[in-house]
Amino acid sequence: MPITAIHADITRQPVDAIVNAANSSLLGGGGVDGAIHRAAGPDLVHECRMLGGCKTGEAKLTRGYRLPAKHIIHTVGPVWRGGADGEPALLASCYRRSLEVAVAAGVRSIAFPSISTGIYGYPIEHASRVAIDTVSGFLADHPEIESVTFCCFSASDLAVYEQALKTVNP
Ligand code: AR6
Repeated sequence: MPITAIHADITRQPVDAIVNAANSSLLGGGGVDGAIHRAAGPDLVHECRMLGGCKTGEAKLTRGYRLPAKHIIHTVGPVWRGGADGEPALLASCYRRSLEVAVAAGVRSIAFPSISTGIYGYPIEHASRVAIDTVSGFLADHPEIESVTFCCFSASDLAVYEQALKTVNP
């Protein structure tokens, strides 16, 4: 089963790449972004300064530094403004572009946080659907990605992902 959901801290995941829910500066922040920068160490922000930021829906690669993961893929999710401002397409783009960057880097295992559903306010029931539909559609054409893990930070978030996963992992 290439797509799974777990309740865990993404900074501890022993995968080829973890995805960061960053902001457009790529210079760190709160939430999972802050946790990743703290765990990776100060060399990460030095590399991020060279990247010139990142647009919403785009993704950029760095090394993982002190993380177990070799790479970090930084993506910028949309801020939720009610859902009629292009949020679903931008969120889908985050997952798709992150996976495209992963394939280009030779990544075979990747873990995602629940992008945009913290500080950016995207309702998790909607966001998890976009995440799972986009990832499963991508994997159908890219067997080189062997595993995708949705790394949920609470038991209640995990329950939402497990429910949504029933449609792709019946
Ligand atoms: N492992 C896995 N998930 C985590 C972790 C962790 N260590 N820490 C938090 N989460 P958020 P966003 C979950 O707010 O909504 C930052 O300041 C969290 O519970 O991190 O995309 C950036 O710089 C939630 O489910 O990201 C941006 O300014 C999920 O990660 C802004 O926040 C995403 O929540 C991005 O907001």
